[in-house]
Amino acid sequence: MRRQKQGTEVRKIGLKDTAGLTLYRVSTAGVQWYRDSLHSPLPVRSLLLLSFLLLPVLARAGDVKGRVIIVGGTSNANAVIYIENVDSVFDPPEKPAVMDQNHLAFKPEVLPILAGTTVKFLNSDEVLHDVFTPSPCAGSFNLGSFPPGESKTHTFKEAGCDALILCDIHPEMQAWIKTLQNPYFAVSDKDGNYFLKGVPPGRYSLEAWFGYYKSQSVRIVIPRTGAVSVDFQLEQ
Ligand SMILES: [Cu+2]
Repeated sequence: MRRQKQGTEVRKIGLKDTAGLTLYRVSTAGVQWYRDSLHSPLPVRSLLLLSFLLLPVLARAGDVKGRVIIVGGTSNANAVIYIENVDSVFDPPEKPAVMDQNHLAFKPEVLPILAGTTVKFLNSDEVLHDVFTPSPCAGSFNLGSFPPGESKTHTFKEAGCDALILCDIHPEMQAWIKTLQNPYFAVSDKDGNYFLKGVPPGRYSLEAWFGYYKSQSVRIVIPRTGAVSVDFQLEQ
């Protein structure tokens, strides 16, 4: 028995843990725990070993990729592809998402966000802009007009909301903010390509959405590794 604090009992219990190290029982003031030596607490070593063994299993996730064709569209950009529901709770990011107003247009035109995310609306033009939505699921807010260089924010609390974003001053300006239950979403590029990275293994509904077009839904199984490929053709 080496250095011991007063009131501490150390007893070799003759067992060996998975690393082949001899276990000791240490009790102090009624609290008991085990050590594999008198220097390294067993829980720490064993948890490290367990984490190391489980890491390849826990870290596994699959990707989803594919292409979206927007029938009759000028490009295949701005479709949102997302997992409808993942059985978990996701905290929104602390950093706000950004929607700019530049050259009399909202940028991006389509912004998917995790529900609870705050969006910062910028004005990078030389004129006044206003931001409002008639969508009740987003609170039908109107942030009022604001001059170049200023910004306003709004937090989108409810999931499953397709908020149409408009400017009261420029009727031609239009964008969408789509609130989602989980962070597994992507926006298609101009060629229609999309990529969802690191989705937990499981069975899900994969949705494809583009504004007023008819949405599509397919059932998918995400494997522990590798990618699932799904293409969509969206029509009005
Ligand atoms: Cu405007």
